[in-house]
Amino acid sequence: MRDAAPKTIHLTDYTPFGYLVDEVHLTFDLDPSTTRVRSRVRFRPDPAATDRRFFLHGEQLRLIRAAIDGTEIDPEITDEGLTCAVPDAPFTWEAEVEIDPAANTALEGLYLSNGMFCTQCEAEGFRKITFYPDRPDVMATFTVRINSDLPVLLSNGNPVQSGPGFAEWHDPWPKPSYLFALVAGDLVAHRDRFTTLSGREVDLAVWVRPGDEHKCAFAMDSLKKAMKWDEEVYGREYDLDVFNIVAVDDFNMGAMENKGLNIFNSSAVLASPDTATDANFERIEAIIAHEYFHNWTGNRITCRDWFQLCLKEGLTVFRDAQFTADQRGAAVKRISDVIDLRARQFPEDDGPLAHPVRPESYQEINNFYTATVYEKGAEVIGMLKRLVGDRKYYEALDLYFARHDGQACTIEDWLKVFEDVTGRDLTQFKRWYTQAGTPRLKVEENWQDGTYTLTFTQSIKPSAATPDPQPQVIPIAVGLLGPNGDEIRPTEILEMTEARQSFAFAGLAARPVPSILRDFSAPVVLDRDTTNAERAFLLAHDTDPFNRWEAGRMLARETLIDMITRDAAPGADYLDGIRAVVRDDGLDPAYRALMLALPTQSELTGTLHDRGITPDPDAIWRAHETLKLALAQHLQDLLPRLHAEAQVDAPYSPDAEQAGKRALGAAALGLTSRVDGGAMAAEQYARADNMTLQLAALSCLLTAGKGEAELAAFYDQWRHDRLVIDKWFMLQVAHASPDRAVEIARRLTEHPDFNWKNPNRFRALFGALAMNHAGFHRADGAGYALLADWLIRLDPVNPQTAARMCSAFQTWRRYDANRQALIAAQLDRIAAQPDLSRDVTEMISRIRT
Ligand code: 0A1
Ligand code: ZN
Repeated sequence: MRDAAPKTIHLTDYTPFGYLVDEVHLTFDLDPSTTRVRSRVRFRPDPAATDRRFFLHGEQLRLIRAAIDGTEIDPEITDEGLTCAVPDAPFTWEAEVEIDPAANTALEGLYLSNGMFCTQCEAEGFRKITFYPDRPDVMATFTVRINSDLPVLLSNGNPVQSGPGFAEWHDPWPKPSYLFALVAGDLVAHRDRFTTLSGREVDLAVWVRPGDEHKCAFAMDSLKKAMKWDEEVYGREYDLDVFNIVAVDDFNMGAMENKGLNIFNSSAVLASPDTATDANFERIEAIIAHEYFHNWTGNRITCRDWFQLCLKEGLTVFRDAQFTADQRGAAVKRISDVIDLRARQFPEDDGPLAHPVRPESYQEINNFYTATVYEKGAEVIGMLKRLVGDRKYYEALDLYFARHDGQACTIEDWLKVFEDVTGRDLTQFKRWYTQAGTPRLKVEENWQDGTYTLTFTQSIKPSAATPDPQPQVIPIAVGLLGPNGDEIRPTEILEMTEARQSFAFAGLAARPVPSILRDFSAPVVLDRDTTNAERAFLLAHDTDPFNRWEAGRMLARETLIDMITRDAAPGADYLDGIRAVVRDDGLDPAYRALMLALPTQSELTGTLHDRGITPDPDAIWRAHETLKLALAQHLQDLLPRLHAEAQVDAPYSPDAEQAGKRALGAAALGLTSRVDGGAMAAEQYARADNMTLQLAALSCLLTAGKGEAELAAFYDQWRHDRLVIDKWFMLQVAHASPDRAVEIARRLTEHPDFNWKNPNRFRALFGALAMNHAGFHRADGAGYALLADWLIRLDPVNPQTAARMCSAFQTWRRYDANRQALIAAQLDRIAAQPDLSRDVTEMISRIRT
């Protein structure tokens, strides 16, 4: 329901709760539409707090009874919670409420998915389960009894006892309510064990719906790898006797780190070679690790308030990226992360949704689970590690865990451990947390008397969130190459702190070629006037794998921009340079596959916009198509060999080595389809014995305007598998030509399998539409109107997922006046809906400004 006037919450208004909670006892009598929840909570006044108002959050609850120290009371209840008078001494709060899980389509609090009860409490879902101080700085131990005839009854912590119709769980580690979880259903377990560093035996289980048992082994393997890795790299050991993972089909996000009971979107757990692609396997490995790593960075040490979300998320993303780099190769992981950062975080930081990594205000916290908080938050930690060095980084982390275990912390606490360990003053570094916007780094060069000087100027575009940006500390990793391509200066970190700053390299025999921002050492936009010849030189010689890839990427970008703006022919520097790299069998196939990809169409709109050119989605699409054809022709003699690399002799494994070969094979197939009319793709489709090969082939056929028979066969083959059918929806829209994408999407919304209340299905279709750049931005606005229709429909059912999809409109100011007017009309139409959720109201009003 729309609030009369949406309230804005400010970081500066933080006040501690006036009471400490010692323990929480919960009893659930589960029933689909009338679940009873009884709570017994021990409170005592917090001597350190001054504000003694007793307010318990609570939403959509029917209060049956409340008592303090056994005496029934009649509290004052609003839409947001309750207040009542309480003793100025320790007391016991008791309440009984009734809730309706079956009616909970928002998937927040306790809800039903395919007959299974499950919970999602982050960020503020616990208040839909019972009255409680639902804020992360209130930590308590929980004991939970579940009464239900369902066969599997799970909650946080360790099992205490169970019998027919009930189970009891106790979590000895104090936790905030957002980490509470309960699951009840007809589930089967894939089990294993892990012995921790100090000898604790942990029972592990992945719980799934009957029929999915054969898709759990990879998730279990990933969990054990993550547990071992966290012991070896961070010295972090698991702290309960059991670790449970549950797969659920209806889930708004990827997964949730509830203490001892992680709940996952089934797309982030279930995998078998015939139904999941290599990319799916890699994502599962990373998300399993991410949630597991939260046990220390998030659960044992949590956030004081939701403004500090990056404290747990930035650090945990950084840790899961380190893990993936160790499992699968650092260069490929780094490049993939930067591609993703540029695709999702840079546009956010450059548009109306820009906010600091630690935001200062919000209306709906669910709108701040963003690429900025997560991915830029992780980049900030990467910079800190570069600046202090590896040894000091791990010393600081040891101190963080020792000092703050069991606490709810802030970014100030986090930075202080680094200050204490290194003696550095991190006041200026903190701006990375408090200022929005991607810094631009302009580079000038000077060569004189054997001294080469680099001068950098940094700037951040002022935004509503940061109207007066100040210079940040930027670690710039630089190496120098000599004229013959040898490295004459290895990588060093230049620490930039001023708005404009020079760094000199003396004693050089000849003018060097600089390799700047190696390994993408800071999340900035590098702005350097250079020639394509120099980019080609770096593409051939750079010893830093990231910058070598980046040189190819910049060559591709410049040739595309020339094609778009001057109708130029595809550039020879690019075509020849890429040819030399991809034919080099000494290079990792996965790396070569990345070399064959072009900057995305959406990324190009950012570059054009930065250069004062209004992007034309159709012209960008045409340039993309033309360059892919030119590349295919230029590499035609090599493509069969590159494609053959995908034919692995060994049995299928999702490991990095095989996956890299298949990625190169898929890239080669994509190009081949542009010159052979899809013949090779049809052949691959017919022979494919795993989903990676099958899906790659089908994508190529659809892009070539073929594949109708295969698409129908694919549906028939997989109609029983919801995760594969998500792919079927996604594929058709993603690979449609721009003139057909909206029509195909519209037609698919009428398909009987378009269960739009399921977030995965909704995202498969509309996420693909938003990603089909020229299709979504069709000049008549049909793409905008279709998305708006469905956001309006979804909002009352699932505001969180509707709000996240609104970001498809965030770059609207980049486009021509006609498209801007069409988008504005749709934004206004959404905003005018009666009873619009707080989630969507906030997103639309921020985007519209
Ligand atoms: N903390 C989880 C992500 C998550 C966040 C919010 C959710 O519901 C609003 C659900 C999950 C993570 O980082 O994995
Ligand atoms: Zn997380």
